[in-house]
Amino acid sequence: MEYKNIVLQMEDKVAVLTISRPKALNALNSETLKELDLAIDEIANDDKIYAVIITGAGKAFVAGADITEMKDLDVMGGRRFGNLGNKVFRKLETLEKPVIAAVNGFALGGGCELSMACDIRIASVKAKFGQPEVGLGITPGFGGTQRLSRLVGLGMAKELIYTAKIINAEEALRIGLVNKVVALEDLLVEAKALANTIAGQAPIAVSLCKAAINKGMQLDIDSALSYESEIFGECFSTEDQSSGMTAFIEKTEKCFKNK
Ligand code: DAK
Repeated sequence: MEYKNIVLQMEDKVAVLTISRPKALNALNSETLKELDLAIDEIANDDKIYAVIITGAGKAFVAGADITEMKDLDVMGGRRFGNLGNKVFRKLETLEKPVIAAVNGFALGGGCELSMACDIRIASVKAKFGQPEVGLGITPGFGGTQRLSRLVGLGMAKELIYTAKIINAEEALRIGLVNKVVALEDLLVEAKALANTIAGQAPIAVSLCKAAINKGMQLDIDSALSYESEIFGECFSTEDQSSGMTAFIEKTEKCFKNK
């Protein structure tokens, strides 16, 4: 499918989705959010894709929701815009494939929120993170108040959100917002290496792990462990469990089929 503000490339088992609206620092307007929605569906429906990378074109990852579009919204318009963003980010978070955010530059407001809807974040040394919404008279609207505190803890999330402070990649690493910081020129290489390592595992098992971790974090420990047992059992209905264990025992090359 052709997109205006997104480039979607399928590279063997890995989809690389680049948000490309560089004149507005890749700010998310409704059009881009709707394209993201379609691109996630395209990735979800492609059985050959086992992992996803999201990055931004130019000097920004995503500099936030589009302020030009938001400026004149009324209450209903604000809700509609918020609902659209939340729907798309949740679709990404619950996509049955792991998603890596390769954060090349500014990840502010909706951009920081987009990275947090991904499973893993790798940042370039040029990346900057923040939730500057209170400085614009609004609250974070695409999950920032919820996902940031879950990732970095209540105190740090409240400080970042209340002060609208922008932090660099090293600080993001220190507080646990990102997994790794690398040189800008190495960012996609590192992200692809990680994506390919993940894509080399049994895809259904990886997908079930994503569901178990995400769902389990919202449950009490007994319910979470019970969910873990349930999905562990499910693995034994797959060909990949049988072939993976056979390859180990027979000391042969493993070859997963996503079945
Ligand atoms: N929206 C629209 N345009 C943007 C933009 C944005 N978020 N960020 C940058 N741009 C545009 C600039 O206006 C400029 O356009 P022109 O003037 O060239 O036409 C162009 O991108 C280049 O930007 P700068 O000239 O400012 O570039 P600099 O390198 O000097 O500065 C910057 C880079 C990232 C520090 C700066 O652009 C900046 O501060 N941008 C805004 C960052 C920001 O505040 N982001 C948070 C946006 S608020 C909700 C739903 C969603 C949200 C909230 C509620 N509900 C419905 C409840 C989410 C809110 C946000 O994300």
